[in-house]
Amino acid sequence: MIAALQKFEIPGVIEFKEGLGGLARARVQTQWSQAELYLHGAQVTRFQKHGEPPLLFLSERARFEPGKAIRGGIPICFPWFGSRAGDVAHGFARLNEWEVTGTSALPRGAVQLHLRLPELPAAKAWPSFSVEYRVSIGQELKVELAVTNCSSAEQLEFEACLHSYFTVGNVSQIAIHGLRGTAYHDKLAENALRTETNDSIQISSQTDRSYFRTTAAIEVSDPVLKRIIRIEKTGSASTVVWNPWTTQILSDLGPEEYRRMVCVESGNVESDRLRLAPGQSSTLEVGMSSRSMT
Ligand code: TA6
Repeated sequence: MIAALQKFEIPGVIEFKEGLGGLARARVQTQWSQAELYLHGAQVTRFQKHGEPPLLFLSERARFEPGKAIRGGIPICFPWFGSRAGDVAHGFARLNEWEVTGTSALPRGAVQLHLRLPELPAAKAWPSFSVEYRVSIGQELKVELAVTNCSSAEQLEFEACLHSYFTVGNVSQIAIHGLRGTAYHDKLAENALRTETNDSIQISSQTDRSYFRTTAAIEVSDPVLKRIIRIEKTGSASTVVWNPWTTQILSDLGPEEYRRMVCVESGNVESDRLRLAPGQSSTLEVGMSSRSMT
């Protein structure tokens, strides 16, 4: 209901309107950048610095429908990551509309949006929890996902991952730095446990790797767009690198779009899953920025 969101608007900075598929969308303008966020999944679908190509990738075939995940931007995977027998992939958080709880213009010109995951029937089977999401938009993009175990007696065990899609000029020409020496499961080799031996990762085929126990910042150097994308994180032990290449067919990704995207995802998945005691909270924070390649 767009009218109810108007109280959160900041003229010329944050406006709420119906976006694609009639879904509620926030559009943000700052002196350095513009961004878009759908309440559906609290999904940031656009972040672009003025004069630069978009930092985040959004598929031309992305679907904007209740119950469907938007292909691109930053999907929030919670309370599980990956496929789950008889259930949706990557959890229910990205398939539901979140509530806006606040917006603010920060002193130095950045803008913040605060959202929370509402009570959901799908969450009934879980210990009581709350999920807050804070998005800060300025020269950089920062997102923070705070999960609290609200139950009085049960432990909350969950996975979370900010499944960020980045725009690149040509995925076969990028180099991904920061994971040397890190153990990972290779989904393309029956989840074989391997260790990254290369200083940088090149993508030349379908790639789907979950790196564990790593807090490292990642840099993606892109010689085509002549920029370096930097992804810094706190509260995260896992980094996932994914590109579908031409072999993982997705109905909401054009046949050539794999060339212009790479996912570098920050979270706590598989053996890095989190277990919160009653009353305990954990915050996953990811900062995304770009600088020109000198
Ligand atoms: O992040 C890697 C991954 O788990 C891949 O296996 C691939 O399935 C991707 O997520 C996309 O998942 P989605 O459910 O959004 O199509």
